[in-house]
Amino acid sequence: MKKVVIIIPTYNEKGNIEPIIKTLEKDIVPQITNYSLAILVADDNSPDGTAEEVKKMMKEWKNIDIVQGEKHGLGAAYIRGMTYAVEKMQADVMFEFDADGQHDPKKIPEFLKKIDDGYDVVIGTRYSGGGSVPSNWPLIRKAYSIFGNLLVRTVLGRFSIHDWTGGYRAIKKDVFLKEKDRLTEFRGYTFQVSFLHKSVQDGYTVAEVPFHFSDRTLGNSKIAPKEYIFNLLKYIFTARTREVLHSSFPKFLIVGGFGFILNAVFYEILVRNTDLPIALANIFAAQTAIFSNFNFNNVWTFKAQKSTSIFSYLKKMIGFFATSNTGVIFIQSGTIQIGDMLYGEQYYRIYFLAGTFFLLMWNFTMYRKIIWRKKRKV
Ligand SMILES: Nc1nc2c(ncn2[C@@H]2O[C@H](COP(=O)(O)OP(=O)(O)O)[C@@H](O)[C@H]2O)c(=O)[nH]1
Ligand SMILES: [Mg+2]
Repeated sequence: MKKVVIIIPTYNEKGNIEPIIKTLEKDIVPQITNYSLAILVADDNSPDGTAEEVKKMMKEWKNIDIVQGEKHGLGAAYIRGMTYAVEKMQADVMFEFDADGQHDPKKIPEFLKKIDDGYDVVIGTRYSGGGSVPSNWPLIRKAYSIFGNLLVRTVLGRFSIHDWTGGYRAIKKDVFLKEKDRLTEFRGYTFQVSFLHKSVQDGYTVAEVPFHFSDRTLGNSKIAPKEYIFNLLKYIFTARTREVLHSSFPKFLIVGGFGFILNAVFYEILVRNTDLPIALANIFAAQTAIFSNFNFNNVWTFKAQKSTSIFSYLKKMIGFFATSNTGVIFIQSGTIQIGDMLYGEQYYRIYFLAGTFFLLMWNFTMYRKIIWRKKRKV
C-alpha cells in the first residue's frame, strides 16, 4: 500500500499540536483505506515545548514521527521534513499542513482523490471554486491576501492556478526529489511560491481543491510580512525575467529590429533615387525586411520547428509573405499613401515611422489573438 505522510511544520504550537493530531488520528486516518497514513512534525526546537507534546502522543500512536532542527524558516523546515519523510518513512505522497487549525483536515480525502486521478501536485485554494479566507479578517488583510495572489499570477503569467501562497498541499515524492536542489534559494515562506512555480515549469500537473481557510484561534502567526513581501517580489520578478530571456522573445525583437533597418534603408534609397510613389516604394522596400525576418526566424528564433525540405520551406515562406504583406500594404503603406495625399511627399520619413508603428500594433494584436486561441483550446 502506498504511503502518505502529513508533514506539519511547527514553531511554538504547543496549544495547537495536540488537538490537530488527535483530529487527524481519530477522524481522518480511519477514513483513508487505500493509503497508509503517517504524521511527521517538523519542529524547529520550539522553546514552548511543542516537541514534548508530540513525543507524548508518539507513545499512543505508532504512525507519528518528529524531526527537529534549528530555526531557519518555513521552507527550510519543509525541506528537512520532506527529505526525512522520503528517506526514513518511505513516503510516496506528502502533505503540507499547518498546525494551527487553519487547514480543514476533512478535505484530505479530496486531495488524495486528485492524486489518484494522476495529478502530481494538489493545492488547497482559498480564491476559487468556493474557497475563502476568514470573514472576520479586516478588509485590508483580505485585500493584501487577494491582490497578493493576483499579482503573483499576473507576473508569473500563469492564471490557471489561483492560490500560490497557501500552505495546504499534497505533493508526489518525485516532484520533491526533482526540485529539491533548486529550492534552497528561499528558506522562508517564499518557498511555497518558488516550489510550485518550478514544478509547473517542469511540466508537473496541478489540481486545486477549494477550502475555507479558518482563523487562527491560538498562538501567533509566524510570518514576517516585510521580509516575506520583499523575497516574494524578488522571486517573481527575477524568475519571470529569466523565463522571458530564455524564451524566443528577445530573438524575435533582434530579428524584427534588423528587418526594420532594412526596410528603412531601402525605402530611403528608393524615395530619393526613383520617381516611384512613396507608398509603392515602401511596398518594395518592405519585401527585404519580410525576407530577412522569415529567414532569421526560421534558422534562429524558431529553429526547433525549422523547415527541412525545400518544398516546406518555400510553402512556409510564401505563407509568411502573404500574411506580412496584408499589414505592409494596408496598414504601413496605407498610412504613407494617406500622408502623401494630405501633406505631400516631403514628410515621407514621418509617414514611414507612423505606418510602421501602426503595423507593429496590428502584428501584435494578431499575434496575441493567435496566442489566446491556443490557450483557450488547452
Ligand atoms: N518548523 C517551522 N515551522 C514554522 C516556521 N514558520 C511557521 N511555521 C509553521 O508553519 C505553519 C503556518 O504558519 P503560520 O504562522 O500560521 O502562517 P500563516 O497562517 O500564513 O499566518 C504553522 O504550523 C507554523 O507553526 C518555521 O520557521 N519553522
Ligand atoms: Mg496560520
